[in-house]
Amino acid sequence: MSVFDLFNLEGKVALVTGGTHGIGLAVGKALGQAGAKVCVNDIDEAKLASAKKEYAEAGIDVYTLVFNVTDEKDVDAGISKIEKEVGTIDILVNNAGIIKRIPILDMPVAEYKQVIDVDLIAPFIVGKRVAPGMIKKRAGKIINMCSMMSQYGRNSVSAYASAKGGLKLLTANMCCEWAKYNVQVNGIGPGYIATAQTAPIREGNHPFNDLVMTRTPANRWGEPEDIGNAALFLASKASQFVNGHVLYVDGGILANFGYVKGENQI
Ligand code: NAP
Ligand code: GCO
Repeated sequence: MSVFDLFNLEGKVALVTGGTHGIGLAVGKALGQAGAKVCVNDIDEAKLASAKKEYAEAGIDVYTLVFNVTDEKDVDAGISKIEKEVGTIDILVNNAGIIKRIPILDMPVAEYKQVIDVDLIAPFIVGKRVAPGMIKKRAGKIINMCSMMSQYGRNSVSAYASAKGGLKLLTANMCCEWAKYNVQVNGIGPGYIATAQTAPIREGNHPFNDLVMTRTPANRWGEPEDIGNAALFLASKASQFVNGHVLYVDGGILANFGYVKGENQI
């Protein structure tokens, strides 16, 4: 098989949740440009309509569908519609996610639960609904969008880190239960990526920007396309023996304890 065939997704149906902008949009474009029929989900109809045009400008005709990934009935109806109108899902990217930056002592339990619902329970709901089709086909790829917060905590992101830490091990458990059916389940752990989600801690000379720039050996914020490229690898035949793994795409931040300011690092 040629290297081009390894990354050729023609004939595959891919679902990207939260695929209308940011990382999800970059993932959808990467999979679409490799030939997959991309189904884009979001919770907002208007964002889906706008995203459809953006995908079309990239030469990708996407199938769009509104459903709330936290609502089991909504997910079942959405996946059933895709299976009927497009086909069995071969590639699932559980990308939809939210973050709430609130210190534990100030965080209402309801808000903690909301983050857990979207970032951890929703990948369980969607994965559980999509997997039977992959198991029947004896082939499938599931990519759960984890985070470097699957490994680290930091002030104010307890709910998010709890969810993303759990998602790392949900990924491992999906692997353990479904690998025998030739379903590969992996995570991607982005570092700090320039999207709407990080805009509040990146723009307007926010001090967190300095932290990211000094903690990241690549000395830059990641771009959504950096994650799209990693997703293409995990969605392709090139990763058939990669399973239960979280691929960190973080510019080296997890490898780095940190730098002192200035040139002298010894
Ligand atoms: P984003 O710009 O906030 O996009 C998140 C997407 O998820 C949006 O399209 C959003 O739709 C959708 N979504 C939220 N709740 C949903 C629901 N209940 N049902 C369906 N869709 C829902 O975030 P991003 O930066 O692109 O991040 C995408 C994923 O990567 C997230 O899981 C995030 O945790 C993860 N991640 C991001 C970074 C980073 O630095 N940016 C780093 C590590 C991991 P609406 O906009 O319509 O609400
Ligand atoms: C934050 C950021 C991070 C990133 C990402 C890092 O407030 O620390 O939003 O959580 O989104 O998850 O991998």
